Amino acid sequence: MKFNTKTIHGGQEHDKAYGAVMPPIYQTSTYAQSTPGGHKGYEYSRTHNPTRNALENAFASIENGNFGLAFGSGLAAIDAIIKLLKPGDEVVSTNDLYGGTYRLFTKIYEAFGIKFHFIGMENADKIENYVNNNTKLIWVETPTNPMLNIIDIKAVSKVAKKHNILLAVDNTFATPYLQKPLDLGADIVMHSATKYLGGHSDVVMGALVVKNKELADRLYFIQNASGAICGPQDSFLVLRGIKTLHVRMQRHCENGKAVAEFLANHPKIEKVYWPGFETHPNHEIAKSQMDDFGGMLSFTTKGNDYDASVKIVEKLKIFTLAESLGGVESLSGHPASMTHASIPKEEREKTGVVDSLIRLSVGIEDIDDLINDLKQALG
Ligand code: P1T
Repeated sequence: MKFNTKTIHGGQEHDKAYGAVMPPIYQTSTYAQSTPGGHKGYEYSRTHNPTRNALENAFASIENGNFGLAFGSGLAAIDAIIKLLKPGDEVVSTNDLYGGTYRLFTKIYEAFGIKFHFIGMENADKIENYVNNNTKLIWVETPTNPMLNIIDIKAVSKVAKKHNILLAVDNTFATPYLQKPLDLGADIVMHSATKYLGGHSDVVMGALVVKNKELADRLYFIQNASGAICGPQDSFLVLRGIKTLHVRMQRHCENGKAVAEFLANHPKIEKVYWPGFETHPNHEIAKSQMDDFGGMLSFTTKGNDYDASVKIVEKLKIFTLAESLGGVESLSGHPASMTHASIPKEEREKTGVVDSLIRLSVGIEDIDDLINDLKQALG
């Protein structure tokens, strides 16, 4: 089955009770048993729920994995991965990543004795300098949030395999429409399904997909034992969202390109970060591991002018100033004060998250309206 069919049918079967084409919302916490243990495969909805299972099968299908897991948020999904570790273990992580992930690692898990090394991973060889016998996980986000750096998943997976370390890839920005980390050697692919997979800014959810059964069983155990699951209504919404992922992504990519090119030629803009530009330092890797360049980009204003940047996001009308990304509607964001405020200023500035940086999630509206909105705001 090809990707554009998998988004609609992958891992799905018609409802056994009445043949409903869409999986019903099984809004139940528990299931009747005829005798202790006499049930139809479902006992309690923290452990299993038919609507969530349908979604988890869809996650596995679109990422070319064998097992999918849905969580109450992207961070809950990341939290489950870190719970595979124990005190004394070490993680090598990209240094340019979602602020909430950085906060989870440093403010929660460092206190449990897990050590994190945050490094630039544009050159995978550098990772080996931080690997020792305690290293159990490599954490990659690509494209990175918010600098749109690209990390070579295949090259990182070679390092991970050589040292028998798990490789997890946050695929939120790319989605499986553009990039399939499991096919490139990752062990775990993670999503904030809040973003492109849901696609309509109406749900918060996380996803994991793996190929390996033993790893899946460990993660299912954590999912059930820790309980950070999502509800059936949210599962239904994301399942519905996935069915249009491919058509939405096609338009996100087209609009993203047009906006990136418009901004790059605007006299008030200093720099545009978008992996589709030939001048992007990892453009060649982006071309080889992604099918297009997505709808996310960031930019700075001339002279790194914080006040000018704030004025722009205040004046934009169609681009709404808001946290999050990946919905059908265009959003703008100011990473330094919003999504990445939990990263200390010295740390975030090392990766380019300066105070004048603006991030755009380019939606699927008419491109003329988006460009006109940017024109008036920059004017
Ligand atoms: O918000 P949540 O569903 O818990 O997902 C966290 C997360 C994980 N990984 C990436 C790459 C993300 O972008 C996010 C969430 N990001 C935002 C809310 C944001 O505006 O960047």
